[in-house]
Amino acid sequence: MKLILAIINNDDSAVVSSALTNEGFIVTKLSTTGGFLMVGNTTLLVGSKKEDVARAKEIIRLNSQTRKKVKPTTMSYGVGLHDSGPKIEVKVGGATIFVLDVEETEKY
Ligand code: 2BA
Repeated sequence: MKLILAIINNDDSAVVSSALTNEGFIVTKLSTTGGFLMVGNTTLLVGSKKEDVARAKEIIRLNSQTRKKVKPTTMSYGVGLHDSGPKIEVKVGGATIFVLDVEETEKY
């Protein structure tokens, strides 16, 4: 048994989780926040048989898009609503996936 932990852009999360559940995967969605951009993203927990991990990863990959986001640098914090401070552009991946070994799983 494996646990797939997939951090997904919020804009893709509904499509990704529907695609996974349509293929029979059981999915838990967590509302999370990226530590760098400090904006919301979605973390999906998917418990899966080892042999199904590749299929789950493929479904996630096909339904996630890379996007460019602009992050204000620390120099522009604290200037109220002004949008004129220095900014940097970062490429936010469609999905970041971790696959963990699961020692035990039980359902009651
Ligand atoms: P954030 O932490 O908000 O990061 C958003 C994007 O900003 C990242 O995209 C990356 O392009 C850039 N970035 C992040 N940390 C950076 C840093 N210290 N210096 C320069 N640029 C940085 P992704 O790599 O595609 O990550 C998207 C989201 O996935 C992240 O949101 C974070 O929530 C999660 N994530 C990615 N890698 C992770 C990891 N190794 N451990 C835990 N969470 C991770």
